[in-house]
Amino acid sequence: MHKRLWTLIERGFQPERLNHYETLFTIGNGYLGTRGSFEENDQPQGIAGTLIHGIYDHAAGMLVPELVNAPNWLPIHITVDGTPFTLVNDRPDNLRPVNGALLGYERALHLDRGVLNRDILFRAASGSVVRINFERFASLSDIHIMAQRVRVIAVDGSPTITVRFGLDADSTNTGVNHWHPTFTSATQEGVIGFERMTGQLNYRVGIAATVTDPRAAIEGRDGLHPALVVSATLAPETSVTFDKLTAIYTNRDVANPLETATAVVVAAAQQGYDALLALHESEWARYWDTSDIVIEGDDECQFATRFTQYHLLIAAPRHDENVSIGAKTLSGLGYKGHVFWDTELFALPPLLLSHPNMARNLLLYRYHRLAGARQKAHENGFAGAMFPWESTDTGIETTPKWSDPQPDGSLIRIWTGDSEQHIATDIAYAVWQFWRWTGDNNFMTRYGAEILLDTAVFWGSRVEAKNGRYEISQQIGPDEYHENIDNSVFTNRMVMWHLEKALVLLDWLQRHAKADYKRLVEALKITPERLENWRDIIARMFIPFDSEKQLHIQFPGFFDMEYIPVPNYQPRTTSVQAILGHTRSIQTQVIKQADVVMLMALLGDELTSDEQIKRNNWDTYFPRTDHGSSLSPAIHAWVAAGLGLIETAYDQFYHAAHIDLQDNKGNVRDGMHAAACGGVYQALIFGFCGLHINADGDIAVAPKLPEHWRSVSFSVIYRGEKRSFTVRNPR
Ligand code: IFM
Repeated sequence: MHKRLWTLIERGFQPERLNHYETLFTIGNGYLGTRGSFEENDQPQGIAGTLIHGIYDHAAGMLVPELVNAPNWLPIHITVDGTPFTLVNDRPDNLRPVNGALLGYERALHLDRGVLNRDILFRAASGSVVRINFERFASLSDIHIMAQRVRVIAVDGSPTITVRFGLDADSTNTGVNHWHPTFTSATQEGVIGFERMTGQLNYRVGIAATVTDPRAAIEGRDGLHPALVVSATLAPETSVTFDKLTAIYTNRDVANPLETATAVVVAAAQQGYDALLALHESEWARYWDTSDIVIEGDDECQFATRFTQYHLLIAAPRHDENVSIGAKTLSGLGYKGHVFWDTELFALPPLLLSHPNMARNLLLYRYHRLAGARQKAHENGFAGAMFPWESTDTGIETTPKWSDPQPDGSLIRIWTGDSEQHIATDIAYAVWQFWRWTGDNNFMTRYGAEILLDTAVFWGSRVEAKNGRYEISQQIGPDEYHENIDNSVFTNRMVMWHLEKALVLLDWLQRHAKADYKRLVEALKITPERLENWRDIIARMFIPFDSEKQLHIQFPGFFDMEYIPVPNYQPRTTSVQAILGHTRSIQTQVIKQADVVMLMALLGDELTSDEQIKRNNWDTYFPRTDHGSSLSPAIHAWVAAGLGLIETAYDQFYHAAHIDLQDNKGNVRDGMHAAACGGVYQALIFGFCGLHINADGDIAVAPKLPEHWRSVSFSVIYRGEKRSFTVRNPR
C-alpha cells in the first residue's frame, strides 16, 4: 500500500491556511466530528469544533437552530523548562525572547485508519530541544471514546516538561453561546469532566477524561477548564509518552451522560490506548474493504477520491437512525448543520453501494420525520408529506427566511424553504434506489413505502390542473439563481417519475405485501380517485420541451433572458453571479448548477434514450453553467462520461474531487462539501465505470475511462452480496 496515496500531509505550519486545514484534518466516527484544531488551543483565528450528530439548539436572537459546538476535548498544554509550547510564538510579531522557537512541523492525517498525527521540533527558551508527537483518533469501534497520545523526546538537553491535559467547557459557535450557565462536574478520582446542557432544547452533553499515568494530578476539577497535570524530567535522548482518553455521551444516548462517560473512560483506560487503537484500525479496514476505489494511472485523483470518501465515512451515522449528514458534514459550522437534498442525492449513494446499513439509517431519519413533513404540507394547504428544504432534529422546516445581514446591512429573502419543493421527490428517489440496489423488501414495506407514497400524495395535491395539462408554479429547481419560476422541467419531470414509481410500488405491495398495502392505502387515504388523478397527472404533466431544437427547456421563458457565454469568463476566481451581480445575473441564462443535467444524471434513459436529445441538452446547458455550487461539477462529470465526452468529464471530475483540498470557493473553513464528496463517487462509479443494473436485474459496468487511467477497481454490495470489479482502459 502506498502510504502517500492514503495520507494528507501539511509540511511546515501554514497559518494562512489555518481554518481551511482545520476542516480538512477533521477526524470523526459517524457520532461526532472534531476539526483539526491544535491541542494547545491558542490560535486566535482558530475555529475549534466538535460537532455531535443530533445536538441542535436555537439560541436567542438566531433565526434558526444549529448544531452546537460541543465542549473541546482536545486541550493539551505543554511547557518545556517552563516555556509554553505554542505555534503562535513562531510568528515574528509574537517572538519574545522568553519564548521558544518552532524548528519543524509536519501534520499527517492517515485516511486508511482515521488517525491524525502532528510532529513538532521545538526549542525552549532554556535551549533544550524536544520533539513532540501528537496523535489522536475518534474510535470507530467505540464511538464514544476519543484518544490522544503525546510523546515528548529530549533531542538536546535534559528538559523538565509539564503537560496539562484539559477539557474546555466554554465552547461557542463562533461567539454564539448555546449553553445553560449551570453545569455539573465529575467526581471520580483520576477523572475530570462535566455535563453541560443546551439553553433551549435541554440537550445534555457529558464528557469525562483521564490520563493513564498515576502521577497525573487534578487541577480545577469544579471549573469549566479542569485538567490533569503531569511533570517529568527527561535524560538526554529519552522520551516520555502519555495517553489521554475522553468519553462523550449525550442524553440522546443515555439518561445520565456524565456518569456513563465517567464509567466508560475508566474502563477504556484499563483497556489501554494500544488496544483501543487496534480495534479502531480494524474497523477502518472494514470500512475501506467496500469503500475504497483504486485508480491506476492518476495518483492525484486517487488520493483526492480517498480523501472525499474518508470524509463521507466519518460523517455517516452508523448506529443512529435519527440523525443525518448535514451539507457540511460534522467538520464545520456552515449551513448550521442542516440537512438538505445533498444527503439523499449525493452523500447517500456511495453509502448505499458500500455500506447499505448506513444508507438505511439516513432514510430512516426521514421516515422518523414524516410528522414534520406532514405538518409542512398541512400548513401550506396540501395533503401528504412535504419534506423541509432544510431539516434538523425536529424535521420541521428550518430554512431561514432571511440571510445574515449583507455588508450594507440589508437582508436578502431566502425562498428555498418555500419553493425548493423537489426535496420531497429527491427523498423518494433515494428510497427507490435503496430498494433497487439492496432488494430489501422489509425496509420498503415497513418504512420506504410510506415515505414514497405520502410524498406522492403531497404532489397529487400540489400540482395545478391548468391550460389542459398539469403544471407546478412557484418553484426553485436545482438552479437556485432562478427563483419562484413556473414549471421547472427538473421538478415537473421528477414528479412524473415519482408518481409512476408510486403506482409500481402499490402494485407490488398489493401482490407481495397485502397487509402493508391495506395499512398504507388506508392510513394515507390512497383512494381510487387519488390513483386516477395520479395516472392523469402522469399522462398530462407539462414537460417543457423544444420540439424544434429537440431539447428540454429548463423552464418556459428561460431562453428569453440574456445569454451570457459563461466559458468566456475564464480564468475567474469567483462565480459569474458575483461578477455580474445578483440583480443582473437572475435575469440571464446563467445557471447556478446542474439542473437539466441533474435530471439527465438521475433519470438517464428514462428521461430520453435519444442520444441526440441528450447531446442537445448537454451542448445547451453546460456552457451556461456557472458551477456556483459545489454540487455541480461531479454531476457534469457523470453525465459527460456517459456521453463519451471524456476530456470534459475528467476536467469536471478533477474539479469536483479537489473542491475541498484546493478550497476553490474559499469557504472550506466552514466545513467539507458533503455533496461534492458523494458526487465524486457517483461520477466515478456511474459515470466513468458505467455501473448499472441491467435488464436481467444483474449489475454490469460500461467503462469509459480517461485516457491516462489504466484501470479502476472497486467493490459494491448488491442485494447483500459483495461484488468486485476492475475496469481497464483498452488503450
Ligand atoms: O443544497 C445545496 C444547494 O443545491 C446549493 N446551495 C447549497 C446547498 C447546500 O449544500
